[in-house]
Amino acid sequence: MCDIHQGAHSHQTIDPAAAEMIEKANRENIETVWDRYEQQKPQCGFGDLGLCCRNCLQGPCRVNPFGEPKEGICGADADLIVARNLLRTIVGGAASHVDHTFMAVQCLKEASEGKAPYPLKGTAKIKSVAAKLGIPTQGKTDTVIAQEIARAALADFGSSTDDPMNWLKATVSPNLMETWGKLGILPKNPDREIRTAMHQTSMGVDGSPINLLLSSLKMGLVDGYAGLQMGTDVQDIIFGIPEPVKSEANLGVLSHDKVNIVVHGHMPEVSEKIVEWARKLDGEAIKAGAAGINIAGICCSGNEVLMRQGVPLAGNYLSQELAIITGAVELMVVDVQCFMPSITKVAACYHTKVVTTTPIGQLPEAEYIPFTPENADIKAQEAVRMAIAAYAKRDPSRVQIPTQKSEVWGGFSVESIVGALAKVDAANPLKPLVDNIIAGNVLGAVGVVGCNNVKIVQDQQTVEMVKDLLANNVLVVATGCTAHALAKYGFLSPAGAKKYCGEKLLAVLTAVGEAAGLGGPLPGVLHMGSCVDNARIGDLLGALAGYLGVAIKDLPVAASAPELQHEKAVSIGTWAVALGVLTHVGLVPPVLGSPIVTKVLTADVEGLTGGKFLVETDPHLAAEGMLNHIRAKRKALGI
Ligand code: NFS
Ligand code: SF4
Repeated sequence: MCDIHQGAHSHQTIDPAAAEMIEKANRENIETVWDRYEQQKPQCGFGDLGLCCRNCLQGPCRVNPFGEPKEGICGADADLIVARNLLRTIVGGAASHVDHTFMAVQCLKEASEGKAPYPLKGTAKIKSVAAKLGIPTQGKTDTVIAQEIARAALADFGSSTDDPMNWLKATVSPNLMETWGKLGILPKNPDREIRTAMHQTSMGVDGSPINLLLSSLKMGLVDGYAGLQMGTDVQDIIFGIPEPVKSEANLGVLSHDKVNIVVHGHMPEVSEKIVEWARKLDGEAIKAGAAGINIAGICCSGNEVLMRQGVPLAGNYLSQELAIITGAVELMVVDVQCFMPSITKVAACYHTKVVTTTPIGQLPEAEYIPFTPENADIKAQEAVRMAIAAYAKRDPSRVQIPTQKSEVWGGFSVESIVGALAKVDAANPLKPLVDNIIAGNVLGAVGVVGCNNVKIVQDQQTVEMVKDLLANNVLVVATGCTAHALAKYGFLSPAGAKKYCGEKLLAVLTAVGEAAGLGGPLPGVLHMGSCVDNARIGDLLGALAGYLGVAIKDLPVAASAPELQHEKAVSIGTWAVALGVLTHVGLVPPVLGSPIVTKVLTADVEGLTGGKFLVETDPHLAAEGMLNHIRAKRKALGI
């Protein structure tokens, strides 16, 4: 592996730290994601259009958009094949989030029963979640209420009725229940919906592209409420509701003289424990000759521990190999999702240890330390001690840590945003924000979310698009790897607000920031967390719509995944469209092979939910499209 090398390629990233590490990889003959992308070219045109089917063993079948054959062996045409493939993609995304959430719920159950070493830190969230679920709290301890919340969550997974999921019913407004009810897309037991969708898309079942698209919307809701919402609620109960916290972002956060541990993946049950024990075992690292232990995060694990622990961000999805290529990482701990199978191969070129922690997330060359909620303390110590032992094997002659790092503020939960606004108007916290939206000082808001994708110059679309939005006084909230991207260029800091925001938006951010005691503006881009935390954006939209007495689809807002990569980004985007939000994607998803699917997703669905997809690969045109949408929504509201 260390000697396969395809040479340097330009146009990979706008991040100088990443570029420096790509150069180092080339010098050291280490293959990266960009090299493997080159080897895959040209990628299959049928697949790109969504026109290949492997759903039965008579295939693979491919249909030709420009001629023959027009059907697969069973008679499935382009529209059907594309619609089936899309639903399976969304099932993949929803299943990832729902499984993540299920593990968090198990952790809550065991923690609340005193069987797992996680003190429940989100006491306010226990109250608010119990209230929305209708769980009586009077005379009960937090622990008892938390047990009941865990049972309520598990009841959604155990339900065998045709009633919609309780967690969804407890979260959304009556108008959404009505819209989704009429469309017949209210999800029942999420596991059952996932099973049914796999069945529906198998050979010889559903032949209706429209019916499959409705199931896609339903699967978006499965993700939205059994993945994102339940996950965020439960994680806040266990680990605490995030509060604004200052840290740093980019590869420059790695340390020359400390043991570097990188947490990567998604599950705070794992990353929080690694952080806790890294802090507790700092003395052992010092005894081993290091200056202590430094923790940094990649992908959504990074977002989770930034928000609650102030741990710095090392980099987003495309930077995961590059962190190891610094030669300074002793240990990378992964759990589930978004870690490339290549990381153990890159690690083998250095002294870096990779630890896997879950039964479903194994890498053959890694050390497997099976984490469970009960044994988390013991396993976290084992992993941290492995990092300390590896420090002695670091080869200083191969260490090169880029100097780049930027100030970042994380932890803008809805609760903390409302808390900051309450400093302006304690009785009516949403009023200052809404008044400024009505006055046009805040033109609207856009949630910029999602991944990096090797097909797109790393961070470029995100940064260019967000510059245009902020300059036009649009408030931006960010999650996932997009939040990392924006963090690296200073967008998530007060200085970034001054640099990038239009005058009117800056004035609002300054007023709120100063009232909240930050001594300056809030960042122009508010970091709302990991991808599961997109539920926070849904909560904020719900609160704003409720305050104004309108539906979410009427708000001057949009969503964007400029550099989407994972199936999860597609399922989150579908949830946003179901909510009634215009949702931009910066890369053409594999649906163009079907005229029907393309038209429904980018036009007709608006008549059903109020939302639709906007496909635009140019960041400036994407910003313009969202700005036009925001202006039209303002006009319709008469503001
Ligand atoms: Ni979201 Fe998080 Fe990143 Fe994309 Fe992957 S880490 S769940 S999927 S790549 S943003
Ligand atoms: Fe071909 Fe139909 Fe089988 Fe798909 S389900 S592989 S189109 S025969």
